[in-house]
Amino acid sequence: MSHHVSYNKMDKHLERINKEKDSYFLSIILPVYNEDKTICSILNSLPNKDYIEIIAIDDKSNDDSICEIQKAQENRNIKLYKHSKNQGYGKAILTGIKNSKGKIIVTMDADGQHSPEDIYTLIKPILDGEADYTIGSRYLGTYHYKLPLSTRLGELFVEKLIQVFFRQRIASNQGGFRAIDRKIIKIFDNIQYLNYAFTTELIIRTILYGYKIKECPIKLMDRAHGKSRIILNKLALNLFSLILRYILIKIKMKTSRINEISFKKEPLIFKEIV
Ligand SMILES: Nc1nc2c(ncn2[C@@H]2O[C@H](COP(=O)(O)OP(=O)(O)O)[C@@H](O)[C@H]2O)c(=O)[nH]1
Ligand SMILES: [Mg+2]
Repeated sequence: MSHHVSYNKMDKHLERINKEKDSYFLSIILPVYNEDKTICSILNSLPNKDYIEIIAIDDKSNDDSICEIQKAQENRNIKLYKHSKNQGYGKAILTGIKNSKGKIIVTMDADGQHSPEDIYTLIKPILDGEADYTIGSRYLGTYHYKLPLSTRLGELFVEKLIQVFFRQRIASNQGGFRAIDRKIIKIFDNIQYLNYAFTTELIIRTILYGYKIKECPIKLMDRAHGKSRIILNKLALNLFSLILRYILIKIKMKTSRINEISFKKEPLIFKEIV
C-alpha cells in the first residue's frame, strides 16, 4: 500500500467545482470486518481534505479493527460507526450512506485490494455527467492475482443474466469499488439483500430506474492478509433469488407502468439466505 499517492489532479478538479467550501463534496465509505492488518494504512492513504468525508463502518469485528481505525483518527477526521452485531457487507454500506453528506459517494473495500488513486477515475465520469453510477473494473484495468475459476464463472453468469433480462452488459459486477451520484440515492431505498448479493441488487435497481452505469478501469490487488469472506454457495443462492425477484418486479413495473420498485406481496421463498 503506497502512502505517496498523488491526488493533484483530483484536488484541482474538486477545488474548482466545490465552491461551497463548508459542504462535503465527496464521501468515502469503507465497510470493515476484521481488517486490522490493513485498515489503518488505507485510511492514512486517503485524501485529507475538508470537503472529503471519510466514513468507516465496523460490522462487529472480533479483531483490533476498531483500535486501528482509532489510530488513524489521530491523524485525520474519520467518522466511525459501529454495528452492535454483524449485519453484513450491504448493511454496513447502508449505514455509511445514511450518515453521509457528499454529493458523490465512493465505496471501497478495507482489505487493501482497492487503490485510493483510482477514486478519481471513478468520480470523473460522474463529474463530467457521463454516468450516475460507476463501477471499478479489473478487466478494463489490471488485476494482480489469480481469480478463482468459480468467481469468474459466477460473475460471467451474472453478467449474462443481467444482459438478457435487464439489457445491459456489466462484466465487472461483483466488485465493491464504486462511485454514486447522490441524485440517484433512492436506489438504496428498500434494499432486500444485505450481504454480498447487495452489489448485484444495486446494479439492477440502477438499471431499472434508468440511471447510467459506467465501468471504469481500476487496479485490483491481491488480498495481503486474511481471505475473502464470501461463501460462494450462499451467494449463488441469493443471486438466484435476487434475479428472479427483480425479473418479476421488472414485469410488474412494465405492465402497470409504475416507476417505483416496490416489494409488497412478495413470496416468502425470496427471503435472503443469511
Ligand atoms: N460490514 C461488513 N463488511 C464485510 C463483511 N465481510 C466482508 N466485509 C468487507 O467487505 C470488503 C470485501 O470483502 P471480501 O471478503 O474481501 O470480498 P471480496 O474482495 O469480494 O472477495 C472488505 O472491506 C471486508 O472488510 C461483513 O460481514 N460485514
Ligand atoms: Mg477482498
